Amino acid sequence: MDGKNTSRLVIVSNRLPLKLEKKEGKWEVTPSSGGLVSALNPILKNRGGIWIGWTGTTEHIGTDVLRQILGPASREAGYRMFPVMLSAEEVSKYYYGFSNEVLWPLFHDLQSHCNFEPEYWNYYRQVNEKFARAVSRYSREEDFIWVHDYQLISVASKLKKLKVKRRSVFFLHIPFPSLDIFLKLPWRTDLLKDFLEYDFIAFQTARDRRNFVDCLRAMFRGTRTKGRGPIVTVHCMDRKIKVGEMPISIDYRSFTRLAASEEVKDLLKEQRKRLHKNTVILGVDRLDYTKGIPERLRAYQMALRKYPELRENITLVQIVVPSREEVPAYKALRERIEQLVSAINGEFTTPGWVPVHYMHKSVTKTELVSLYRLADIALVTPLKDGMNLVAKEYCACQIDNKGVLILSEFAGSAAQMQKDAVMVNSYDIEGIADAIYNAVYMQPREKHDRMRRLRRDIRRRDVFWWVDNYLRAATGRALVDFPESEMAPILHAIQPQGPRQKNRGFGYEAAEKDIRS
Ligand code: GDG
Repeated sequence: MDGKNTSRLVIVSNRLPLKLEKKEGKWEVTPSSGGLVSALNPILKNRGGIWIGWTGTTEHIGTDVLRQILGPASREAGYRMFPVMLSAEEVSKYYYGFSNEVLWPLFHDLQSHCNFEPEYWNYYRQVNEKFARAVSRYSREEDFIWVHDYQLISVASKLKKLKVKRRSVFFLHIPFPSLDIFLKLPWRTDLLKDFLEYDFIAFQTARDRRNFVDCLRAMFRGTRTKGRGPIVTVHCMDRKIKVGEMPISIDYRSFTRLAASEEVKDLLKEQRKRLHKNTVILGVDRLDYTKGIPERLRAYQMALRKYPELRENITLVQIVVPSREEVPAYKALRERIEQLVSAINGEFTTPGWVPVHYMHKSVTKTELVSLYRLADIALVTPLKDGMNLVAKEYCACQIDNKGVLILSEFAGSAAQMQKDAVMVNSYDIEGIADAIYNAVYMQPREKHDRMRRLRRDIRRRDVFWWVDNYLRAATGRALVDFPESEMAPILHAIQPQGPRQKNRGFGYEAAEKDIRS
């Protein structure tokens, strides 16, 4: 690094990595869960940088209040956060509408869930332009802009429209569908052109990348690709961009450390006592129809019917984290899940044994890690998933190498984990039931060998590996070439209640102007 390099890492995502909620007239901040946040928090903490995103609320928040909220949150996070404010209508049509009723189901091969409402597309473009304006305001020309996920595909093309020069790259966290499915999108040509405005685009798996390139080839005559391996160069129309395959991962060491902590050990003892000596099967998912929760519950029910010896000996702990409850399909899904849980418990419960322990809430990270350690089997059976971090986190927490991972062929993580996980077709109810039975009776030696190999691979290819590879491919620079956290000295200087806690020099002046305008 030449020492003069001041280009910073600027993350742009739909949400800031926090949740704002008004409780009894006061704003409360909670760090948000979710794949992207879990992946990027450790990176920005170590390297500093900026995160631009929506605050998660449509209520107007005054400048002072916003400063009071984001200042401490930024200090605690170890990097700066700049807000994008959205109106209720924008959220309804850009986020719940185009992002979650069009792109999300279509890209997960579930076209029947799509609502191709024309005005959603206009709102999507408008809001993407709003994000582009925020990028223009809070970043400098030499900064490196890393845009995340399906809600913000059009940001680079909007930057171009606004004549704002930035190096911008994109990562798609969800799958990219095959040509036949993508062609159903009424705005397919414009959306593909928007993708092409980035300098580098990466997908989770080779299959997603291949699907994307197939779509370019089919829709734009003369598209050519050059190169082999995880990164190829695509010539399309007048653009030359790099396209990569980069499976996201987790902060492996932070999970193993927490799994081995005294705190988790105590919790584990407590949980073990309550569940007696049963084999514990764990499911952890956001409430989402792509996660295959009803199919999994039906498979569990079938396992109990088909293999009576499992009764009173196994327990399913299913956590469903509330999500997108405003979208009608998600409300219906919750009802379906709860009916199934109640049917299974009604059919099989005996005094002292409940077959499904169902939680519709999120748990703390410590509780989650303790459940990962507790679980003898993890059931990760999405109908389709970009990657699925739960599969990797579960393995990381199996510090005794005892657990078995049952994994869907349709999770992006299958590409990496299929050799040592027990693979299932998540639509095959009977197949999953048999996999549960086989996992319960798998020999300890086999479990140990499989889990050891899974963990070794995740340790080698953790989230730092992912970011480093991504940045090298996108910019030719490694993670260490980005400036050390500019906030580190400030963080060290902050005294718990001291006068330095007041927000100074974090660039909020710019944020304030934006909110006023
Ligand atoms: C998208 C893509 C891709 C879950 N429950 C709790 C909790 N979590 C955390 C997990 C994990 C994350 O949420 C879920 O990540 P996934 O990868 O499984 O799924 P999505 O949220 O759909 O993420 C996905 C990901 O982006 C990354 O690219 O893998 O395919 O859909 O980290 O630990 N965390 C806490 N309490 C809970 O109750 N604390």
